[in-house]
Amino acid sequence: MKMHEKIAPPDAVDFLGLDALLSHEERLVRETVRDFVRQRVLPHVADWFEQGILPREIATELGKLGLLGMHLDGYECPGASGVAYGLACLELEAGDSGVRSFASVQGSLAMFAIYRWGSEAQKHEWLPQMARGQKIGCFGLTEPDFGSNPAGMRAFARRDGNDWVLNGTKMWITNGSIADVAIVWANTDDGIRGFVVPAVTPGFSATNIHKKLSLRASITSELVLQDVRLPDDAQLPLAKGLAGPLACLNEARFGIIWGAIGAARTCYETALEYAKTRMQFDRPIGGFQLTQEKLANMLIELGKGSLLALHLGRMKDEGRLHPSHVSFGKLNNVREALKIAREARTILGGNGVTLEYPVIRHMNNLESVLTYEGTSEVHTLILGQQITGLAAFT
Ligand code: TGC
Ligand code: FAD
Repeated sequence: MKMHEKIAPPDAVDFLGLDALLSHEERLVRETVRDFVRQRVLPHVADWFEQGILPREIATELGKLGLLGMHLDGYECPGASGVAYGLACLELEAGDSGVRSFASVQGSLAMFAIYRWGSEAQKHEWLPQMARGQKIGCFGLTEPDFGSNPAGMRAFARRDGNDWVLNGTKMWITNGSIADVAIVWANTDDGIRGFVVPAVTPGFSATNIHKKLSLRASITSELVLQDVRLPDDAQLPLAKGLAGPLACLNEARFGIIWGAIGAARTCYETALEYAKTRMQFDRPIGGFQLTQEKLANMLIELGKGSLLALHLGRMKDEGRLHPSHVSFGKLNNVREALKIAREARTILGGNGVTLEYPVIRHMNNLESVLTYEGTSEVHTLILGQQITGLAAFT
């Protein structure tokens, strides 16, 4: 570049010009999902949040776009790259964390469990229908008394002849009451195993958890399994021990690294726009130094988090992503997204506490995202263990 040539000023949102690091196909995925969110989610999501619902049709609509199990290969799944899957999560969560959650649980937890640990018969039976969104899945790991420490789970599957008989309670299960199939993790005489449980099986029931103030555009349920009798082939044959469910969590946590950036981007964009137009003391509030400091800090964390997501995405596609890298990304990006959301809310003043603007909805949602898929404390301890070699969980 010659000295006299003018460098284009950076964009106020994609300040670091990260778009240039994406391939044509990746940008196409991003634009497709962004359009879907603009047309199908944004006009309604405040009402869904207020009513505590997520319309069932969203499942088939996401399926038509190839967003359910999108980074899985075969069985009608598109086999997209990790970066493309991440970009889709980012755009879905720019709409609402509940919509991204739906896709995460369906594709990265329920479908991935079958894809990674299931038999060919289980894959053929469930994956194509789930990819189309015609069948909905949920993932039951957490119990009322075992959240961060799933190793202690009490759900138990005992042998009875060739059958399994499953008893236990699972708590906080996304999609629970709308699921056609639940992936349930339970102890056995041989350690923790996974089971594919059709929701119509006698003894299986799901009750919704009400009065949530976060992730309201998402169904969260308690599952009760009372003498649920399953055939021998309901077990996921390849999953042995806690590594079974934890491998699925890596996939969903990876999506959250990106999704959190989507929620943060919406909050930043909303606050920036508001700051440029809201007048106080006869000038836009964006002209005050204190507001500019908030916006500049938001911009910096948004850029750093986006770079991190992309870097980890490329590492995933090169097969170099370790689970502790995922913890690094989930911990940082959700924590910073939540700070951005809280800061954005202050810029909106009184308007910041209503559903007329998306900020407090994202802020409240991110409280759940900070907790599920491993709390911020759990990810801190995973990083601590990785760098010191010393486990500090107990
Ligand atoms: P630990 O002894 O460390 O490990 C047991 C076995 O698992 C292996 N392992 C992993 N494998 C794959 N990926 C990982 N990330 C793994 N981490 C560990 C490990 O190598 C070992 O294998 P093996 O073959 O030797 O048996 O297990 P621990 O009991 O000490 O637990 C470690 C800890 C605390 C990190 C783990 O329990 C944990 O991550 N706890 C957090 C629980 C959690 O994240 N729950 C999420 C529930 S699902 C959810 O929240 C969905 S939200 C849905 C939405 O998006 O809407
Ligand atoms: P606890 O484990 O009781 O933790 C409480 C506090 O103690 C946290 O701050 C935690 O970090 C801290 N703590 C715990 N252990 C330690 C330690 N060793 N050192 C320091 N601090 C510690 N689960 C599923 O299986 N499937 C789902 O689909 C699902 N969806 C969810 C949807 C929503 C909206 C929510 C809120 C949760 C969902 N979960 C799901 C459950 C989620 O994974 C758990 O809530 C999470 O793992 C934390 O468990 P807990 O709530 O029991 O908290």
